[in-house]
Amino acid sequence: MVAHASQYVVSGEDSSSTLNDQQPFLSMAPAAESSPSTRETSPCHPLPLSPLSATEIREAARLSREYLSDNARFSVITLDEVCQNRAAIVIALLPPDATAHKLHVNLVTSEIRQLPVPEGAQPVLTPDDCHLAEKIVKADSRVRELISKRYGIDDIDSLVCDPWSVHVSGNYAPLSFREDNQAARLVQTFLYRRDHPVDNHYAHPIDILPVVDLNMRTVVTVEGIERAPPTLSSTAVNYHPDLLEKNEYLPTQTRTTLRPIQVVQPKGPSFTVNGYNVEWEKWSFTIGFNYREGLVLHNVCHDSRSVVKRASLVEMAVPYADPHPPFERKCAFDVGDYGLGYCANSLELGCDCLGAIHYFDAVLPDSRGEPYVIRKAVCMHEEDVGLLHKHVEYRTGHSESRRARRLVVSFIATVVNYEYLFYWYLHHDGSISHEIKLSGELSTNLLSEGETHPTAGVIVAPGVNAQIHQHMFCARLEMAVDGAQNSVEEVNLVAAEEGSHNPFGNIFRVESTLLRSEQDAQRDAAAARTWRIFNPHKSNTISGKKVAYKLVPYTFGAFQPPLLTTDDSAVSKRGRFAKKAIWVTPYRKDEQFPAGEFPTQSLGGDGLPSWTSQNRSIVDERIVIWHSFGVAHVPRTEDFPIMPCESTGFTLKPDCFLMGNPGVDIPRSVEKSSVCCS
Ligand SMILES: [Cu+2]
Repeated sequence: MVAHASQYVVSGEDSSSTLNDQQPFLSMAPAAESSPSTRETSPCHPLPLSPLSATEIREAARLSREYLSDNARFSVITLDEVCQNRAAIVIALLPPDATAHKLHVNLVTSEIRQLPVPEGAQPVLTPDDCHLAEKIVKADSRVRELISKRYGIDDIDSLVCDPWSVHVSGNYAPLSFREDNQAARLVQTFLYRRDHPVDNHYAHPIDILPVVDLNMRTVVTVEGIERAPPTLSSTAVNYHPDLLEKNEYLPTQTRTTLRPIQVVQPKGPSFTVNGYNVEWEKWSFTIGFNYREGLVLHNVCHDSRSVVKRASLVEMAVPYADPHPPFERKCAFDVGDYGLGYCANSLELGCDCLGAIHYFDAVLPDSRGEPYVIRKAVCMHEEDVGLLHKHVEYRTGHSESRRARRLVVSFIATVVNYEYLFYWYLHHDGSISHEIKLSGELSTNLLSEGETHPTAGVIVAPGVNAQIHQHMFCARLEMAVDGAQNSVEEVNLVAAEEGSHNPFGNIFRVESTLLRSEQDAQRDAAAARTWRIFNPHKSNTISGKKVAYKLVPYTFGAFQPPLLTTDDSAVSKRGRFAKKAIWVTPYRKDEQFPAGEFPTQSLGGDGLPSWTSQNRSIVDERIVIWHSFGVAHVPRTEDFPIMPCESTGFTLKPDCFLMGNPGVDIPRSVEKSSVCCS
């Protein structure tokens, strides 16, 4: 019998700090369905973190309505992961009143606790809110009159209104729109003309901008009406197969040169699924899903040793670089503003995902508190990713090569115009990667008054401007490398200077710096710089180094700058997290969102800037890594009428966590259906 890997890979130096003794760590999971003894036997034991069921959502809504009002408009009904019982966090509005209410609803005891909410807080814009904003604009007589008079658009169905959050600046203080001095719940809607039900309306932007108050259900202002109406583009630029024939300069029919590629797994996939618990090769983990982060990975373990306690994508900052009004406030915090889970797609077998697929459905609440199901929201499958390793003994010609496979767990969010494709990969080499692919539609506009050529964008189709922007992401990684207590060191590769200590000029070395406190740990990315998250109590018996996973930024896509807006800009005030590539904090259960729980219309400063001002110790603690990364997007004509995927992302690589290449036990295989076609 092969010894369990963890029995011989590491030496525990301080058994008192092993995971089993870390009650706060284990208390992350509700205990209702798990006895203390089973919960404490292994950090990799599946814990009951299942998302709320339809029944639980309905019950949470019923109890909340009883407590608040029958008119409650729900923004959030989600699992409270840290409660010992099954419980929901509920956030609701009672329009036209502007105050948000946050409740803790214990689903076992039916007890309700009111939780504090910052004054003026605006909860996430739900799918129902987005549809409502469009409905309000289309029903508004002033908007109808304006688009008829200015552009001759009389068919309201040909008007498309993209709902964008408003991040307060200048005279857009939400208090200025209501006579009773309550805050307006603002949505600004970028307008387009659609010439056919499946027309690419981003080829036909309209310049006026209605702004809606969702609570009062009114259009509070329409901007841009003082400008003489510009000519709207009428060029058809389509990607929908039904409308290719209308294209004026792009292909008018589908190509016929592609022959099929099939992904066949005759014996089925190599993973096993038990509820939300997954095992694949040496990995085990639990899948979670919520309205805001979408997919969450819990308790990610390799060979029964913990690596990450919880991993998810927790915020985005998307600034647009155009100073012409009203675009100076064009930006979005897509996670906090819209909720990636709310934006999740229902995926299509054989199209979005190839091979032997296991899908997980997502259950979310609508604004009435009624549950609905997004079928096939999370896709899980294996992919061949080329060679894991290869060597030829050149003296004999003997070759050993192994195919690498990865387990892909993914979901796709459509946030108004954009698609974000989120992929977590577990690899045969012990790595965990997160790749984000960006696709969908550029948010286009007309040139501003006085512009004869784009000063902050690129013309991507006749008369269609696409502004330069950034997509800055933040991943939250509750690390648990071989136990709960971890530390972080920054690792740089440094060339030695010339001199007597470097007589041959060939010295370059690794420099490691322990990050001791939250202020120490706000670091930029740099060439060859990594961050090593290590367990200070466990050493690799081969190398003598502390067992670790290192965070390697930009293993997908090109190296990118941090958030480029100035510190006092509307985006930076809320999106400070994106100014640094990493932040490290000691774990606190209520520190979840780096731009705060309510970024929409906030004043900024919440989240990471506020927490880290305490400058707490992060040495030998249960820690959270906040990794910011992204894409600076200078649009190209090739990004239109639909963007080919652009990638960004990072990798957590084992660094002396294992005794050697974990793939040496992968058997040789020859894939028999491959053919020579030469
Ligand atoms: Cu972009």
